[in-house]
Amino acid sequence: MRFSLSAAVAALAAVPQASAFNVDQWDILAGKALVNQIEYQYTKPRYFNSTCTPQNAAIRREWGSLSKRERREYIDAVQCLIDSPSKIDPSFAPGARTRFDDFVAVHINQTIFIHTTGNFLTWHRYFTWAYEQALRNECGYKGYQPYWSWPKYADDPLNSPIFDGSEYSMSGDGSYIPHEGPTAAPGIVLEPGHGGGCVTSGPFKNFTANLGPLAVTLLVPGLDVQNGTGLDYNPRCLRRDINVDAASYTKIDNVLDLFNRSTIADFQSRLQGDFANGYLGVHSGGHYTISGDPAGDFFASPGDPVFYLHHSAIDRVFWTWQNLAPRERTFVVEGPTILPGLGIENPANATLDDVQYFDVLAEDRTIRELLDTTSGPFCYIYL
Ligand SMILES: [Cu+2]
Repeated sequence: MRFSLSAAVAALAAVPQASAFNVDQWDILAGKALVNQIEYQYTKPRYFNSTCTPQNAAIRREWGSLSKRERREYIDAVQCLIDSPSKIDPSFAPGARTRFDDFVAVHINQTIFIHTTGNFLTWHRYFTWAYEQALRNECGYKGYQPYWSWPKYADDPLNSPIFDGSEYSMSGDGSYIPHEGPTAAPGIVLEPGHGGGCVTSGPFKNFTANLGPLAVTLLVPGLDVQNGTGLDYNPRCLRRDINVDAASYTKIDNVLDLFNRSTIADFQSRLQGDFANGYLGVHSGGHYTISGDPAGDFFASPGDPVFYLHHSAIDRVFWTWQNLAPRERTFVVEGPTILPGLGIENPANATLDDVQYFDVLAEDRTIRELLDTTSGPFCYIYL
């Protein structure tokens, strides 16, 4: 079947909640991206056997467009991962107690090879997908990974359906402890928020972070960096410091600005910030909207359950950017294989054939296999 506009319109109309919900310019461009992705499937390179098409793919939706019941099903599945035992080798990550911790451990261990690198977007895409698979296959979740569309809440994140502290949210702010603001990136110090203490509301108020921290940015007494690998057992409460200053870097203009960047190098570097010029970018902007511990920790940030809503949104930015010009932007990679600035001379550049390692989370895959959300291991789209 050739591409038909009616099929595309039908796909878009299949999610009435999203179209009725506070539609912004990004949503409109995502709709265009989906139409392009449907068209591109007929001419794209056939690297893999896959029966997936954008028309039969799973649909990832925005948190605020989910019904209360759907939010509760997601929250319950996350709680199930937290209540399930770790599968990781204890000699590798002695502090991992839960299946949720396994994800944190793999991220901590690979941090310097997966940030500001050529694999940043594909690695985190697969990581978020593996988490979604664990929710579905190990915890009976029937839905898909929701995302946090930051621009919809950037003016007042605390009053968003993600952070309002209700039983249908991802829990609210930490209790108030006076403190200085975090250094969110070299040279970028944010205004402090009104939290800093333990989270006291919502489904994750009794959550225990077990791994890290390795790079503390929350400046409150008693929160100390763990020595060594960060993979030892260090149980502590979940702290947040919801930060409006950070959220200002995730407004709609900051997102839209990314879509005109024609090369993957330009796109991914703007998304990850231009610190030398005082620009935090949407990636760090989202992380520091949460702030606290472990959310404000470069290594241990997946230890806050809201990480996966944030990184699904990062993936939606990537997916939108790719599918606005899928012929030119799907099978592309650029950038080093290790975080710059660590004194390693001339690191190798990432290539499409580089293998990505996921230990007990998912099968190892090449970057090429992780670039199209409707082939390789994937079969999902965004609305
Ligand atoms: Cu990361």
